[in-house]
Amino acid sequence: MSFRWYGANDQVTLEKIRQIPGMQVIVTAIYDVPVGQVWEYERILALKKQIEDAGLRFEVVESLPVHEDIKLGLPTRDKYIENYIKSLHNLAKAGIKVVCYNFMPVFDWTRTTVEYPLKDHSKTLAYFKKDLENINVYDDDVSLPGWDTSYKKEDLRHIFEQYSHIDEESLWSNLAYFLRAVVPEAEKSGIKMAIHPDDPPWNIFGLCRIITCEKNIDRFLKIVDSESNSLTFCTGSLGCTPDNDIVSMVRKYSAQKRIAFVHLRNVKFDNDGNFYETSHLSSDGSLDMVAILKALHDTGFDGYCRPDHGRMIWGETGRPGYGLYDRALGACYINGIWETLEKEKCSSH
Ligand code: CS2
Ligand code: MN
Repeated sequence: MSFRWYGANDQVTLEKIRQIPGMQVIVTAIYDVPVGQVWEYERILALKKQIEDAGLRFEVVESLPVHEDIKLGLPTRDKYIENYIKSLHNLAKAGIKVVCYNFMPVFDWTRTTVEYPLKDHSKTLAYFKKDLENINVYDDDVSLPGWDTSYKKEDLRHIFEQYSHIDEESLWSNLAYFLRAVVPEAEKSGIKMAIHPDDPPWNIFGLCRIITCEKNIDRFLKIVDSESNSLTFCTGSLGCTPDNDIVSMVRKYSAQKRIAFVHLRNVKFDNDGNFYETSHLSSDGSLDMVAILKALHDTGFDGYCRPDHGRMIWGETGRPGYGLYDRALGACYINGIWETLEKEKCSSH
């Protein structure tokens, strides 16, 4: 069981995280190194020491971001890939086992509001198709906590111009180029690369997204057939549409040993491309958490998992999706289900 921590500036401190029952591992990143630069060994070691001093372990990185030039397939990509590999080796040397990343053009997870009020007056992240259609990405001041906020309006215009030449097939081929260079190095150093699915799993603002569904994930896994080319299976990202059968996907990829990291989150979707995030409880959302965990358990999953986003509850304020309370409740709920599955298995033998 792991928990995402945003570093020394995170109001959710390591001391608090440690008090969540069953918490073992911290998931974090070096946030002040610009995308594309090497993560130096000493920096990684210092972070590891800070985490270990708090009684936790540092074994999962989220994210080691992929430079846009790699996604765009520009000639400069080789330099950035070289840097990426250097970072991977440094991380491996420091004992990191899993590196989460994504291949979404420009934007990470996208929502139309981060303060959608639920009936119980908690606040959550939500996506309403109509609202997204009304956003003009250039002119409206759009930004989200999950995004690289360093884009100024002019930069955004430029990068959209660059992406206007990138269709799905070119994005696939740029991803393949990256994987063929990076995965063998990850494999050598004992790291599992774990791609995070696109969130939401469809094109936004005319930018292609490809890690979206079973067919595409099958294709992804075949590009380099290695356990070092694995998934961060994010139930909330893939599961925000009825098109993906989350339980059967989890069962399949876990049986294939291609899930290195699981993000557990529940969402409530409708059939028109809208959704909001709920508590982890199965009855609050569209996903069956027991069935998901049972699929992992049945297939001998022994990787990392973390509660993904939580709602804002009990008056907490802070980074949307990443407060303490609701994520801690999620961790306890997940641990409760897992303990039940373990004990059931023992008693049936
Ligand atoms: C995370 C993603 O907050 C989230 O939903 O799961 O932002 C994730 O960290 C990145 O996509 C991984 O690169
Ligand atoms: Mn996720």
